[in-house]
Amino acid sequence: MCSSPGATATHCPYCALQCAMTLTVSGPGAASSSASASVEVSGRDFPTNQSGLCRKGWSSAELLKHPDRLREPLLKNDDGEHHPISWDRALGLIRDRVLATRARYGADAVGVFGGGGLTNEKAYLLGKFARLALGTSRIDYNGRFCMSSAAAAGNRAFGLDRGLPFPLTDLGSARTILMLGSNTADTMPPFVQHLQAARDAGGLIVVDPRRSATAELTSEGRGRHLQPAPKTDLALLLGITHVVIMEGLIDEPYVHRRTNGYDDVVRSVAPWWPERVSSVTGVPARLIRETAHRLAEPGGTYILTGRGVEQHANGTDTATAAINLALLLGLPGTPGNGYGTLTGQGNGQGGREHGQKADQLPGYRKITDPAARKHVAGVWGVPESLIPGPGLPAVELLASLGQPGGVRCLFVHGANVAVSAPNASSVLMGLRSLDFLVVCDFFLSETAAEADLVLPVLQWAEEEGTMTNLEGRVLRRRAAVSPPPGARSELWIMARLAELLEAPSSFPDDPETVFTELRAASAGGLADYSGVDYAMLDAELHDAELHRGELHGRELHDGGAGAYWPYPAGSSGTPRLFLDRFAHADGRAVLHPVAPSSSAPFASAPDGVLTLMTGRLLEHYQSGAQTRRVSDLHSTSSEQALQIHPVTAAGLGILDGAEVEVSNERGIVRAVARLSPAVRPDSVFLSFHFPGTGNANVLTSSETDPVSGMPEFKTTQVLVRVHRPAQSEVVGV
Ligand SMILES: Nc1nc2c(c(=O)[nH]1)N[C@H]1C(S)=C(S)[C@@H](COP(=O)(O)OP(=O)(O)OC[C@H]3O[C@@H](n4cnc5c(=O)[nH]c(N)nc54)[C@H](O)[C@@H]3O)O[C@H]1N2
Ligand SMILES: Nc1nc2c(c(=O)[nH]1)N[C@H]1C(S)=C(S)[C@@H](COP(=O)(O)OP(=O)(O)OC[C@H]3O[C@@H](n4cnc5c(=O)[nH]c(N)nc54)[C@H](O)[C@@H]3O)O[C@H]1N2
Ligand code: SF4
Ligand SMILES: [Mo]
Repeated sequence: MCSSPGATATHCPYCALQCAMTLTVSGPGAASSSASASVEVSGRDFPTNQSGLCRKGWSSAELLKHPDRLREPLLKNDDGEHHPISWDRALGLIRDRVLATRARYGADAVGVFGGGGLTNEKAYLLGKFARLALGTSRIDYNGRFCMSSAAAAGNRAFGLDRGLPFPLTDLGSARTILMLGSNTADTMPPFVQHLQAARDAGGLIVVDPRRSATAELTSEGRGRHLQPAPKTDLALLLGITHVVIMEGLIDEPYVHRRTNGYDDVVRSVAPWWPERVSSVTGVPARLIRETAHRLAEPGGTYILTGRGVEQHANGTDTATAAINLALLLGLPGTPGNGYGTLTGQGNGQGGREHGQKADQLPGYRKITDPAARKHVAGVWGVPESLIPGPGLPAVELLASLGQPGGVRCLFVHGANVAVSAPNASSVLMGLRSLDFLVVCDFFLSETAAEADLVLPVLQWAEEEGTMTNLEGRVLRRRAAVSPPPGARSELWIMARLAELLEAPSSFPDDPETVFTELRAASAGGLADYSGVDYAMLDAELHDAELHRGELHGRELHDGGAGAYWPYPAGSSGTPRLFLDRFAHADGRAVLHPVAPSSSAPFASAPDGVLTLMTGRLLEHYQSGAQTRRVSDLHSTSSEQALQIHPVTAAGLGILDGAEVEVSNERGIVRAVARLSPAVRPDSVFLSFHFPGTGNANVLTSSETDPVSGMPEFKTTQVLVRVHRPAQSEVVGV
């Protein structure tokens, strides 16, 4: 499989780009991949990353040998400290607590919170474990915080949700790319090479209230940066769509042949003429018109969205407006053009397909659909009545912790909600009010620190499995090193617990066997994996390694190879979706009219109140549980920093480097002020990579999108004041 002994072809542990890498084990103990061996990371040629990796990928192996690594189950005693216990005791204790909770409060008092970083096998088995071994409907996952608005919009419009419905390399032929609320230059650096053709054609258009690293890519005639007020993207999109309709730029034959709902959308955008949109968003009317015309030019146009437009209480509608625009221009399913959303977590795509969502069964099936329930019950060998109904979406699930009628015993797999969930102080209170909290992790994350019982699990390079990247392409994750003796795979943990709880179905702990079952469970569903198997995925890796020269510019490089779902048995997968039909019964896409709830100019906030936007930095990943432990990344960015415009800062008496307090009715965050003209004077920016007093989510609210359950992560209103002046200021006084 690998080009040299001790080298393993696999993919990065972090984001959904899933860059291909080779792990080379050397030094003493290399033969047995033991703890004394050292692991080197190198970029591997693959269509998505073309050998490139970002800083996080390059430094990822440091975590394998990290001194903080959990090596045995830890039980919290009455003294509040964690103490090591045996696996037998840990599993026995869980069994007792689950049975006691179920007996006293009913099965729905046991809850599960999963993650979009879990392999397909773990995500699938976790859904089955919750429904059959625990008997609960209360399962959801952190993908609700990530992809739910884009997914809801995609399902509504296309009848199917696959982040990119085309291979990423297709972007290489684009003349125009509109990127809304996505900062890939920081969040997926190797992705930027796919923007080059559009940049060369002067057609990269980035919509972001900040001059992000991605917005910078538009400078020197490479495109345009539109800098609307935060959370006004919906109005902006309606304005662009208005011009497209009124100035005859739509693709009429396409709209006629491939969509429903045109008249309603025409009516809904009529009141959004460019000058009015300009007063709401701050984007000049001229640029709105110019953007509409550029998008309609021939030569290849793509529209892409990211969390900046999706993580709002109106995120589904904003993503829908972007899709409406794309449909009117005839982009989705037209070769050389397209619409897509950039999935975030490593397995953010596969993790949302196989059953860890509250409302879903494997294969992207609806848990309320009788035919879906019958199929999955058949694969699981249980009566349909044993599969519970829909549970609660993540924010509601977390709000129910410790409440009457809520969850009292919670399992967490692959999420650090104490840092990453909105309204984090109330989540922390919820975690603390549980009767029993079990957290599976390989580090003592802030959530694990709250747990009654922590179970040490395997890291990416220690386990086999599959991940589905942002293109819907199934990839092999492969083990390169042995895990520490005390850690266990999550499949093993679920299988042993299922046995102890006398679950009414089998729970294999071998990844390939689990995948075989997943294939059967997904067969016939929207996300059908039945034709994909390990041998095929391994052979592809093998071919890519052996015949790199031959493959160059052909299969792998045109993005055509690889297991893109839907991949029914006997087919060869689906790199490009929607070429002939959309997934609704009549084969047409739905144009769904949407409108902002307010048309007030955004800048009309009360005096002194600023809009806090949150997002990511290049160096850190998510809650930071992993990357804050990597020395190089931590030394570059070791504390929470507030990006604030120099004019705003001057008005508040804040100098660069001062310690500031950012506050609202939910709490206070401490940060170091970093003066930057990249943010608008009406807004400030924090990352959510830091815990404790630097945790931005202390300020975010539990308000959610009514369709998707996505929290309003991207904006909240805050006040900013100096806590401690900058060093130079103190000296100067
Ligand atoms: N370095 C790094 N990379 C990552 C991750 C990470 O944590 N760190 N996480 C991965 C995951 S899970 C995800 S989901 C992706 C996310 O990837 P992105 O979506 O690229 O990341 P964000 O930083 O959350 O948001 C993108 C941009 O949205 C802008 N924004 C904020 N509010 C608004 C608004 O109202 N309108 C518009 N138009 N823009 C707005 C922000 O200024 C920001 O530049 O990244 C993945 N890659
Ligand atoms: N304010 C604000 N908040 C946000 C966002 C934002 O933009 N702004 N973005 C949201 C988004 S898009 C996302 S995706 C979430 C992500 O937020 P989190 O759910 O906190 O994501 P991570 O930090 O990746 O947490 C994963 C945890 O699981 C562990 N882990 C990793 N792999 C595995 C595994 O295979 N098994 C187990 N058991 N553990 C594992 C890691 O060590 C870590 O502790 O945050 C959301 N929160
Ligand atoms: S871009 Fe994402 S997948 Fe690629 S190396 Fe960086 S974190 Fe890993
Ligand atoms: Mo995400």
